[in-house]
Amino acid sequence: MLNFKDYNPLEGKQLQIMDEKGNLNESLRPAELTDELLIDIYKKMTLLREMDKKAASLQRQGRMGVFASSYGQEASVIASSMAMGKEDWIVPAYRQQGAIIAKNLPISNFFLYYKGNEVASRLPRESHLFPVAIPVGSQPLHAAGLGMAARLKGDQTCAIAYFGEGATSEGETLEAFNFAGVYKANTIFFCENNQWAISTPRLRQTAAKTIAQKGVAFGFDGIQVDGNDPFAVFAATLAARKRAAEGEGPTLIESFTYRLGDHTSADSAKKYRDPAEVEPWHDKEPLLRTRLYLTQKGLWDDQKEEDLANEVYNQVGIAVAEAEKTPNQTIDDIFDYTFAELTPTLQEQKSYLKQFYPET
Ligand SMILES: Cc1ncc(C[n+]2csc(CCOP(=O)(O)OP(=O)(O)O)c2C)c(N)n1
Repeated sequence: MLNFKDYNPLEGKQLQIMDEKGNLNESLRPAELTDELLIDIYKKMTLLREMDKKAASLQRQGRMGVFASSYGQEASVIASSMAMGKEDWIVPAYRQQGAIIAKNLPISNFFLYYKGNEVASRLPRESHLFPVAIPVGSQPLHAAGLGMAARLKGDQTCAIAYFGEGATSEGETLEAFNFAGVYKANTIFFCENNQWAISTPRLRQTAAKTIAQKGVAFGFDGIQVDGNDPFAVFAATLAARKRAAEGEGPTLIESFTYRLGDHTSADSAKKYRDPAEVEPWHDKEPLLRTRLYLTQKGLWDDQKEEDLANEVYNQVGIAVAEAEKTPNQTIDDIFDYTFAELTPTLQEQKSYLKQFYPET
């Protein structure tokens, strides 16, 4: 099992198990990540990329709203959430549609949500997946609370929060780190450091040398991993999960990756980001290197790739059709789930809206 002490973020150490060419350091490979599981992770990452591709096209056609793509960051969300147990809680931000795949929930939820249909936020309770949360910095608090509850109950389950490096400049994130550290919460803080918070580059985000070292400041381990290496992401998450479940407290994982696309479909990164900076990251992206590894091992070939491409294309097509035929939420749905009793202002707003949509 991975020893976090070997990767002190203050010394700028980073965990990498598979390099850009698909070469593996077998001595660091977690036994749990078999080739079979890696193929599953590869398939899920490919599905995620197809979902993002389709969503971009739907948004341009006016069939979906603004959304955030995971392009280039697929290993971060898929390999980490696949290292979590079935009962564990996942608290995604707005870029982690991959968690829906990892939790085996209908991917139509992703399209539904960004079509503006709140029905997509009503996930099955037993899935232990939180709905999308757009407020930057809110996810770590939820996962700290869930992890503290698990610890108090003596549960072996834990919670993982996803957020970007920009979110680590929010007070809420640091408050979550503090509580989780003091109460030894069963929590994993998973930061997808994709180098940009909209137009704010990493160097302007914090003077800290690494994001991972922020864990050290709060009294728990932080580790920086190559976020485009599914082996490293999986190994760190698995080790952090084991520690949390054994009552040893939280871990901060900094998944060092790169946002290959725009911040969202409403953004144009070309306005603030030099394309020359982006270019080399295309050679480091996670699908490419996983395919190289699998091909070198004789586990993958062009035919399998073509079959997979057809499979995910069809799967996404079916999910979009499903989302487009799902009835919209009612006016009641918009108001009824936050307060036990509506406040007078909200009551007034609800009645006002109902005049225009009496049938809902
Ligand atoms: C509290 C809050 N402030 C501002 C925003 C607007 N906003 C949306 S995403 C974003 C940048 C977040 O960057 P980062 O945390 O690095 O995550 P990334 O989007 O790169 O995954 C901002 C400022 C928001 N959603 N919530």
